Amino acid sequence: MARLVLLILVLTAIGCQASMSPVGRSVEDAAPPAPTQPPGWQDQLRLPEAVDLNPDPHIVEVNLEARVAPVEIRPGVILKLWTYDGGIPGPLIRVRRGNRLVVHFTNHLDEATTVHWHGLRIAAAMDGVPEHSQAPVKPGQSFDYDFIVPDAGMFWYHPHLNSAVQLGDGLYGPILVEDPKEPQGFGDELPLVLSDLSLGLDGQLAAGDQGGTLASLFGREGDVVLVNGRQGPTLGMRAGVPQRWRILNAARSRYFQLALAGHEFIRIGGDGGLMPTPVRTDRLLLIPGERADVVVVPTASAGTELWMRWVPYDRGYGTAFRRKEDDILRVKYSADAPVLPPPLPATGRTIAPIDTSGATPIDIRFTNESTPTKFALGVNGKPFGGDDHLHARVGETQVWSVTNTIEWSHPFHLHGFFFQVLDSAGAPVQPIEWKDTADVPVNKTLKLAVRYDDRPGIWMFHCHILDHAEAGMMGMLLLE
Ligand SMILES: [Cu+2]
Repeated sequence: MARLVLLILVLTAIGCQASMSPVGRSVEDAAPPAPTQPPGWQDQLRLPEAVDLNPDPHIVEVNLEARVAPVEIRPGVILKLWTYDGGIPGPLIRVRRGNRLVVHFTNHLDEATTVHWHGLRIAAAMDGVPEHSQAPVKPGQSFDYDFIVPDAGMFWYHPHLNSAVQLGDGLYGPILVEDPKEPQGFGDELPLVLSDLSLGLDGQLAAGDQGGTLASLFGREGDVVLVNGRQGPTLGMRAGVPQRWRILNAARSRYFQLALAGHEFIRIGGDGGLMPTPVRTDRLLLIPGERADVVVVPTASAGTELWMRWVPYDRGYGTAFRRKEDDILRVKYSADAPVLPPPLPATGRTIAPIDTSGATPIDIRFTNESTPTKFALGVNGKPFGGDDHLHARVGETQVWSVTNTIEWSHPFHLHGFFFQVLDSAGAPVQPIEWKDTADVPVNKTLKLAVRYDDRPGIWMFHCHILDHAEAGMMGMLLLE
């Protein structure tokens, strides 16, 4: 009997301890809480998230509206912009890899539009290319996008019709695809959408054709640089506590070269998710359409204030001439004592090189097709618009050589498929990563390998300087 009483006492004591501490240890034994970011660290950068209307944990179902709306880009400065759901960028759509995403899209603009899901490997019918994927969504009309999201990473959505103007005036938004099986612990996550706006003398949006054909040839860069839709917002940091920035360049033409004095960017991933090993740099370049998954370890002392800067990047004739660096994001360290940063976890990703033996070579050139009376750019000597297309078969592997014959760099984007960039000897650039957007510098050739899975249809490829795309630097691939 005494033994039974003792057993009950012991069990009761264990039960009490378990209820006091979730790990069943006393308070004295518990590890101190992990250091966190300062309170409100991302308040000025927080993006609204699309509301999931579907209770099924495997389906994310959201509404999305394109409409003109007033947006405050810095305190007291309100602009009438083209928006998704009334803000720029549009709402962050957060899904898990393998989820079904349903987007009920409605167009409240005065002109037709579509939504392209940049980087997502989905069916051609959902890719948002007018006339090929779907009919343009006219003013007042709706269209339902419905697909399975196959890959983890940062992706984005934007129009594919009159895109230089529609995107340049504010229509873009991020999609963050999470995979619970990926390693965690890189740092506190912060999506950063970089963009710019061109304003006229009245301080409101400039006309889309401002500057004429010369501006189209250069690619229009807005005079106001935005981070998450705001001019010069402030980000809080605590010395030693890493942050994981999921960055997207959503600008119509601007290359973003970023620098944060005294800090390095540890790039752990890009367009198509994590890379096998990180790449460390103190100048991070994102071409239009491109994404970077970056860890920043705050290494300055408590109380430091500094700016992340846009640094001019020479992307061709005159594009860096007499341009100054621009402060785009204020970084403010809290007064908290520095902590020792945790070690950087391994990404756990392996990416096999695409087997290019027997691959079909595809040679394309980006060309200038202007005549004395008409400005036009093209692919292989023809501006977009004919019924020419490249061909591929399901299961085929191709090696593309994309040659730039004109005086400006071009961010090459292929819809619907990831590719691997190759070096001049034909080997994949290390560390291997999955890309959907890659630069073709002046007078250079971009080589890439792509393998087509079973998603037949018409797929676009084009320059992601959207002034160039709209001037004819687009092409089509027919996959059968
Ligand atoms: Cu271009």
